[in-house]
Amino acid sequence: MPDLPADTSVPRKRDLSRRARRGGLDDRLTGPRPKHRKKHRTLFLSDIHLGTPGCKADLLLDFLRHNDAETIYLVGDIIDGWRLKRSWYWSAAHNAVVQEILRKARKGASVIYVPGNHDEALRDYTGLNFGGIDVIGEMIHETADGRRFLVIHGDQFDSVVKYAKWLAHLGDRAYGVALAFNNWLHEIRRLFGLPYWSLSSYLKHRVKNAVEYISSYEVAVARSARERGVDGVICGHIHHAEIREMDGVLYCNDGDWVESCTALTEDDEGILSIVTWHRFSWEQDGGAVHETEVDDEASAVLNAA
Ligand SMILES: [Mn+2]
Repeated sequence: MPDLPADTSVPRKRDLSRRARRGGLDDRLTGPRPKHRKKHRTLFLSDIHLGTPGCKADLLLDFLRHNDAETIYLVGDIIDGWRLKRSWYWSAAHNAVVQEILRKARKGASVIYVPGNHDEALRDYTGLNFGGIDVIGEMIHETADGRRFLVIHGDQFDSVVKYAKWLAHLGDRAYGVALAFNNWLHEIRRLFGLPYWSLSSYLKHRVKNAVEYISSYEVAVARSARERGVDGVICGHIHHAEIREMDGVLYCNDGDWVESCTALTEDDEGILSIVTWHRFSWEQDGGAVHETEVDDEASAVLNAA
């Protein structure tokens, strides 16, 4: 008589369909938000690259659910229009990130979108407001302690992007392949219990004199800030978070959500810092606070998505 494991397959199927309804999102990212969220004066995010498989949308969603700000700057390359033109990649997590940002705008945060080179189509819409989000070409942000910072994506200083767009597109494609390989490598390493290691990050620091490129980029940005007479500059673009004093100008780069998963924050005293979110809140040291508030708006949106 054949041995049929009839019963075991039923609950598994049910689990799968439940997960499918959430679009593969973890339960802990769809429920009510944590009650104790960190409140910043300002939050700077860039290079999220929504619409690409490399985007760490679920980590960003976890970060956004734990962090609030009076003002949020989206410093370019938020939605990757270059990639969307070639192939469509959009998951429930990507949707949830957009909903979470729109929600923050609805709840009173001032959200300013400074377009980058991957979302340059938005540059035609500067001065307009979409769902509570202002699209602005560049901004001067004044910190709590009165310093003035130029907020700009930063591709304006990238001679490759400026003078040979096709070359930049080619680089973008190779970068995409490296990131895909990176995700695969991460899975293999995990099987062997090895920690996260970014191949693309490794390559970027070794290939094509990238280190030299990064520093000359930083010099160009800082020089331009000095010429504009501001105290500093806040940008993204090169996926390399940093705060560095350069000849009397403070160069700040908020990093990205493809490799480094970083944001730049400003507190009530005007102090700027880089926050990294490499692990989900429930994996972080000390354990995340999971006190919750009654707010099912986002999970309703997710279920409808
Ligand atoms: Mn860019």
